Amino acid sequence: MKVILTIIILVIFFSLTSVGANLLLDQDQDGVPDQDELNIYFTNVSDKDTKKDGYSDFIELTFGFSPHNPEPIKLEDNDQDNDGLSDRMELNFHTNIIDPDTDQDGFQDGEEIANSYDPLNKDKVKLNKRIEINIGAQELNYFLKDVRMGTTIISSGINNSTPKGIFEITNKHPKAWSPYGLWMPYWNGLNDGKIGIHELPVWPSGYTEGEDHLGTPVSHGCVRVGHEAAAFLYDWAPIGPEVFIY
Ligand SMILES: [Ca+2]
Ligand SMILES: [Ca+2]
Ligand SMILES: [Ca+2]
Ligand SMILES: [Ca+2]
Repeated sequence: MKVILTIIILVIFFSLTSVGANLLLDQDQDGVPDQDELNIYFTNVSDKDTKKDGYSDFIELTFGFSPHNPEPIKLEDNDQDNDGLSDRMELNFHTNIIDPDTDQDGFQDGEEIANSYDPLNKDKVKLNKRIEINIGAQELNYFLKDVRMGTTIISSGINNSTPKGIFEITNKHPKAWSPYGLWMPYWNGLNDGKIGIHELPVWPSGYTEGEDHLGTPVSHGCVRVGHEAAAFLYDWAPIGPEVFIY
């Protein structure tokens, strides 16, 4: 009995230590650890060059190329599993680059991200949305979870009139009226509506201010964006997301 127990303990001990050692293993010595080849990139752990094009998996990944597609194609331009999400975005969201439905809930990874659902959770869980506005760069970036989904050029307030800090989208209106006598289409109000993110303003005559203002602070404090970006952000952002202005 004692011998059997000792054997069981020894077996458990060695299986645990070998799991520990496996975490650091790099069988094919290509610089990409086995655990990453197996769980992240789905490349060949016993062949330095999974797709046999003369470049090792490590070199391809380091320079941002797909280690699977036979063509020399960047991770952001390749969708290895055809699920509507590029390999680059899959790596950012920690989804599976060779399985279209990582959480096996019947919805493809790309579809889940497009609708802001968590592709790693079978339950219908929404991912957090956040907007960041960089006054110095005159740039707005929007994030899903911690992944930057896009960027657009802005025009903020002249003479530093756009307040810095953390705000929330507190109200929305398809076409808000400004006390300065202008329409502000696609209005996302921040700070109780004292300022907002909106499309280039439209004068009562119907004249829309030109996109050439974008990139230069000219507003009374609001954050102006171009037509396409304004329409997109209005639909994308509900009431609630954090807006960090710095
Ligand atoms: Ca390797
Ligand atoms: Ca994909
Ligand atoms: Ca996938
Ligand atoms: Ca899914």
